[in-house]
Amino acid sequence: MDVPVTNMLTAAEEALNQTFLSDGYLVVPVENQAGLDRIRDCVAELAASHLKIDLPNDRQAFLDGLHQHVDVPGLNDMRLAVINGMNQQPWLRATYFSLVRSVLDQVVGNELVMQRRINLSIQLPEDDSSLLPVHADVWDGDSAYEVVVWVPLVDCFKTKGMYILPPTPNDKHAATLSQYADGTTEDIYHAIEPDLQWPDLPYGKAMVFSQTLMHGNRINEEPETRWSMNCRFKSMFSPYADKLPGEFFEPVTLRAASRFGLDYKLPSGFEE
Ligand SMILES: O=C(O)CCC(=O)C(=O)O
Ligand SMILES: [Fe+2]
Repeated sequence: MDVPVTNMLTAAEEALNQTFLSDGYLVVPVENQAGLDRIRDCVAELAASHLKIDLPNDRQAFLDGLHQHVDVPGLNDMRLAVINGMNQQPWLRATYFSLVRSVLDQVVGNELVMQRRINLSIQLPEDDSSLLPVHADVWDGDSAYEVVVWVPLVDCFKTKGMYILPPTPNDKHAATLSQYADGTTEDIYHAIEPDLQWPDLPYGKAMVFSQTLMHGNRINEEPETRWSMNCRFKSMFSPYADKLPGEFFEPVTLRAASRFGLDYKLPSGFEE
């Protein structure tokens, strides 16, 4: 970053921020394991109820083995039913935030807006129907100041997870993107492939990443189904792009001084 700053972060905060700046992502243990278990169990119950099957006691094994119960044509209906069901739970967004609250406080800010809807991604083994080709969300109307909080509901690793291009190679490849104007995203993927990272995300960890960096996923070549959630956060008073508070985002940690400021109107007829 070129902006000179007087840095009054603590040593621990500075270390976390430096890791985020150099890798482009942070993998952290969730701060509320019981909350994550509650979300996972809720998702498993919604899926089992949509599929009209009895939910086994081992929720994680059930989610890992989902491809034994649903095929590609049935997957989208199930995904929509589960996303709608989970987003109707009044406790779920606050619980999601509690998974990473102190990390976001340190690397994003303490007055945050949170995406209103939590997304769910399900990738059956060998399924090529719901892939996200290489992209950066900022190319498509997201603010460069926004981070994604990505939370697996099963152990995610290799192609069962996602890939991201760290900042240094991202800058290098971004400078050559114009040469792909007539090509495909697959051409871009092959160019960046040697520099990609595939973060290991066992259940119980969460990833915070900058969606300004190129990222995406590939066909899941593991013999288990991938389940992950994602939700965007940004500082309330950092610049917005197309996605605005009220429609896409909701303030979740607004402080008193900002409430005074937002409500304040200069008295009229009072000029000297
Ligand atoms: O879950 C993935 O594989 C990709 C997620 C993604 O692109 C995002 O959350 O912005
Ligand atoms: Fe993305």
